[in-house]
Amino acid sequence: MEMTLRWYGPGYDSVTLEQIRQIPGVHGVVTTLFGKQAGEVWTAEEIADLKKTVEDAGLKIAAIESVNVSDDIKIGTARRDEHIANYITTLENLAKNDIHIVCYNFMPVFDWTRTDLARVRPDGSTVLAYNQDIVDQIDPEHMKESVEKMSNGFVMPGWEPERLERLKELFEMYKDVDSEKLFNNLVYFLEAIGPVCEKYDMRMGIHPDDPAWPIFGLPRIITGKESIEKMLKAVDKPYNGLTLCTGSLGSNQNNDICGIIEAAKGRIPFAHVRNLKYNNPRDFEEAAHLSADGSMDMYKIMKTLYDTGFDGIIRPDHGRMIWDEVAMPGYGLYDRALGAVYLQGLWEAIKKNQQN
Ligand code: DNO
Repeated sequence: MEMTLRWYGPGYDSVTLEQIRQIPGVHGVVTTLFGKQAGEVWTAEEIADLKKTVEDAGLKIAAIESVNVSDDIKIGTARRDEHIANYITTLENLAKNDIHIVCYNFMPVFDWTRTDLARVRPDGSTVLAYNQDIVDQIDPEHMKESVEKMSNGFVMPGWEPERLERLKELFEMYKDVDSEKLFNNLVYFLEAIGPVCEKYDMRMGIHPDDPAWPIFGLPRIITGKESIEKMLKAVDKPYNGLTLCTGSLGSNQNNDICGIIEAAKGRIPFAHVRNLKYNNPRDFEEAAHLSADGSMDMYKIMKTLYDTGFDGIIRPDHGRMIWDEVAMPGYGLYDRALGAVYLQGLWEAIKKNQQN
């Protein structure tokens, strides 16, 4: 297990590499070329520059989150093969820079979705929250505007303005894409990138849908154990893996996270570990990583990762906004640092307990 922190890159993040380096046990970051559009090639030089920035600060790049998959690939338009060829070149260029773990998602139009980016919790901290009644009442255009308003002036991952300007067009393009077609397009993509992944030992980790059910009439295909098993079996190769995201999968209270970890044993290169609190089946809010602050048993999750031989990288996920920090919602320094240390504490105790 290797603990890391997500970092958005120069100009996009309020948290510095120097700060990350001082979090005990964190030696690597998970980063991206945030300014890149899905479908574009990442050149070896651009990646080398990013790598140098990270290494000059005494850290390393542990994984890329994300190399985004274009909507053309997800929909299967005439431009899909061109975009897949570019994706393959990007993977080659990452491998040349010795980067071997890539996180991506296959969610149509929207990435993760929340209705509130600063809900106040009883302790005065603020967190991201989701309420299905609100989503049922608003149209996607309003969703986009409200996320923009709530994001403290930061560009939120998955809510990049260039893409969302085309919202109407995108919805139109997805008109005939049901979950079966979306799944087949995922398999097509995974098979096409197979040779390059195998040649360079790349491990791809698909990120689950968040929340883990269809929204705004758009299909979602990575929502729980059954769909994850289906995806892993459809392309049954080690390079085709899962980014285990406890918060995304946990948005559906019926998902048994530990059962999913067991089902995906050996195929989890990357884990996002965080807690959330259910208020009712239609409303949840994020919580501190500590088990007692939310609805999940974080010890059990870490223990299942340990028991199944997890050897990938972990990052704490969305943190609360605390101690007057102003940062991208979910991605401040303080609460994620607390999360990183807490998760490492659990891991140390589990490991020592097993060894003695
Ligand atoms: C949200 C993130 C997601 C994730 C992408 C992966 O905070 O977990 O945006 O990075 O879905 O492609």
